[in-house]
Amino acid sequence: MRRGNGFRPLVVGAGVVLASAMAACGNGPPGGSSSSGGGGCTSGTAGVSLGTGQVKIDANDQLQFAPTSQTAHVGQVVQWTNAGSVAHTITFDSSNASCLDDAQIAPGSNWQVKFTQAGTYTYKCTIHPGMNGTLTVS
Ligand SMILES: [Cu+2]
Repeated sequence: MRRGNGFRPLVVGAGVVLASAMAACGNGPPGGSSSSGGGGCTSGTAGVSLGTGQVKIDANDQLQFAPTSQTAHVGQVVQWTNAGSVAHTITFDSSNASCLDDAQIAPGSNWQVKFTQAGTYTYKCTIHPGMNGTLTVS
């Protein structure tokens, strides 16, 4: 019988988020160091303290990224802010941007990405189907 270990409803995840919201502040960056030499994620760097956000995108309680389409230049700090009250993810569709993902942007928190490669980056929130965004970097 399944007892819930490998089958975790979203509701459980949300509870964990609330419980660990404070600890999660420094928790997001994907460590990176273990993937030196491989990975193929060459499109930028990500974290919570890259600098002043120069291009802003909100994630809101309407389950939208606002603006849905945004533009930035290579080298600018793109900052996502969770302006709402539920957690979101920033999950890039392209594998060469997967290291820039944020698995959990908590309410009130920011996530920053500095792109080193121009391109059109589509991304989504994996928690909320249909919550998509596009960032064009030139
Ligand atoms: Cu979301």
